[in-house]
Amino acid sequence: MNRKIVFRAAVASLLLTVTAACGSGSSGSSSSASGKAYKIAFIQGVSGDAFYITMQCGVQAEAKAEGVTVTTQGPQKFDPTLQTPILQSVIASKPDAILIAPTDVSSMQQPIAQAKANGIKVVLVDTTVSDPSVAVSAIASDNSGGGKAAFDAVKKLAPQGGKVLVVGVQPGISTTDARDKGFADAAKADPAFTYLGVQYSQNDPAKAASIVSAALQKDPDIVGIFASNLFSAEGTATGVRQAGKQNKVKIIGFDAGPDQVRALKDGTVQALIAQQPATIGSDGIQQAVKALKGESTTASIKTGFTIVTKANLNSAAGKAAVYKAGC
Ligand code: T6T
Repeated sequence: MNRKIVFRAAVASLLLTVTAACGSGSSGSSSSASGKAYKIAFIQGVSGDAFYITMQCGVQAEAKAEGVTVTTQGPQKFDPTLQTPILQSVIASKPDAILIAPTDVSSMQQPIAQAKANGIKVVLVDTTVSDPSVAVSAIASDNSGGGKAAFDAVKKLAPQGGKVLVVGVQPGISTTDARDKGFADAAKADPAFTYLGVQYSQNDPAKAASIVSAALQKDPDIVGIFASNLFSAEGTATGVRQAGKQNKVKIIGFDAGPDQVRALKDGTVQALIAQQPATIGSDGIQQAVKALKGESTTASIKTGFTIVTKANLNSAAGKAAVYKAGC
């Protein structure tokens, strides 16, 4: 092979690598306004979750607009023992900044502090850790307010009151813990309602379904269930369907993935509290870039949510609130 051909082959293989990287979660061009090619890594709470996929879409779009490169990865389960090695290998790859949704408030504190100690700017997206000062910014929904809004929705659907249950995810996740508490505090404060407590699905729809089946056998007069994330809501809908109690038991689910929307349409679920994951992702990139340019950042940013029901699902706001299965 002469030198020209070797060079062409090298360029072709480089192009292939970049293209392949784009397909598997890498995007953006390579230079920022300052001329420095910032590399940012986004670590999801779990891969294959429509919430984090939609966040990735926001991250990638903003990275492109800012002219920075971004890679995305996440653990197979919402589990700090699986997320920590991913974070460690990302740190070893020396990105300029990391956007991360920590899977546990305590266990992820030290691994994230390690990123900061290595000179990497950290932005917390969605979930947080006990001491968020390790990050330049933390961006999340008003999760406690979302839990309260879920109780208000149950109250509207079952104004006579009665027993209410929460199907949560697992203790230690800042977002879902705050939602569960927001709902519990509001339910306990209302004398017309009996709060039955929270049971954890471990982010497994099958577990959520069996929790709901057992709960409805024990308390057949439950009037409302709040499922505090996408997979808990998916399983809760299955459990209520299996018990043949659609519409007798009102279900309010956090998140608005394609499966939740189907359950809303078929009448198993009455309301969805849709977050703004794409905005969380784009705000995250903006904050990271500001920090890298030495500009001031915002320590805490709260994003909003939309309550989606059958009535507004087909409106522009309802359609925009639904999560994506891909960008
Ligand atoms: O509800 C979102 C996210 O906000 C939470 O932290 C974990 O669960 C989801 O990803 C939905 O599955």
